[in-house]
Amino acid sequence: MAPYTLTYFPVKGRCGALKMILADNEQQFKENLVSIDDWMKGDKKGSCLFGQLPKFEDGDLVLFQSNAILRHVGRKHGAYGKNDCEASLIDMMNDAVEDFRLKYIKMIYQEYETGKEAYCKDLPNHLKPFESILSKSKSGFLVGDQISFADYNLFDLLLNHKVLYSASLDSLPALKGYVDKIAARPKIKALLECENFKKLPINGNGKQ
Ligand code: 6SG
Repeated sequence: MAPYTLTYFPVKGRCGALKMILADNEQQFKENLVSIDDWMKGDKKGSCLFGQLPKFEDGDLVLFQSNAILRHVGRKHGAYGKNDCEASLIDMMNDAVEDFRLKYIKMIYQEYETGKEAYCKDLPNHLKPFESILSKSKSGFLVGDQISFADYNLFDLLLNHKVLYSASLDSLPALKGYVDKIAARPKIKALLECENFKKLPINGNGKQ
């Protein structure tokens, strides 16, 4: 029996990175897809701690909040650094990825038509700190010498940006190399090529 259960909408959304870290660690999970119609009925929302999905179950442990879920899986599968200092740096990186994700989500859900062009133009400024960190990284990862949950999170968001604007990484060689390197990890490559994953829209409103 799969140890984990993930309940979410049929989109990549806030679960792309989670699916990547699970795949890379060969972890099976049961997936409960909740359609928008079903969600709109309201009773599922009422059963969620903060009224939102994703929900992740690991045995009796029930977690909400996508970043808490990523941390839990990272902690269990060796993707949370090798000591407390690395873990704190990984937390810092993931918080920066979350800030970036919130900007992306705001543009996608609230100002796609009016704000996409300015957003794409400003993208190198958003991405500059990550480019600088990665250009100095010996391992090619955000922190330390191994991949962490923050890397899967940033990678997932950068893939979304390549769809948004194909030239988004053209002026950022370290980030471009980073994306290519993570995409070439065999289990990540297999996930990205898997029909079930590919067919999921990135966002819930059909914009990408
Ligand atoms: C949406 O925002 O798809 N969860 C979403 N929306 C439904 O009633 N901080 C936490 C976390 O990191 C944020 C959770 C996140 O886990 S994900 C949620 O539960 C709600 O609030 C992105 C996504 N959005 C679009 C969408 C289509 C169907 C359900 C969600 C639009 C919103 C509600 C119905 C139609 Fe919808």
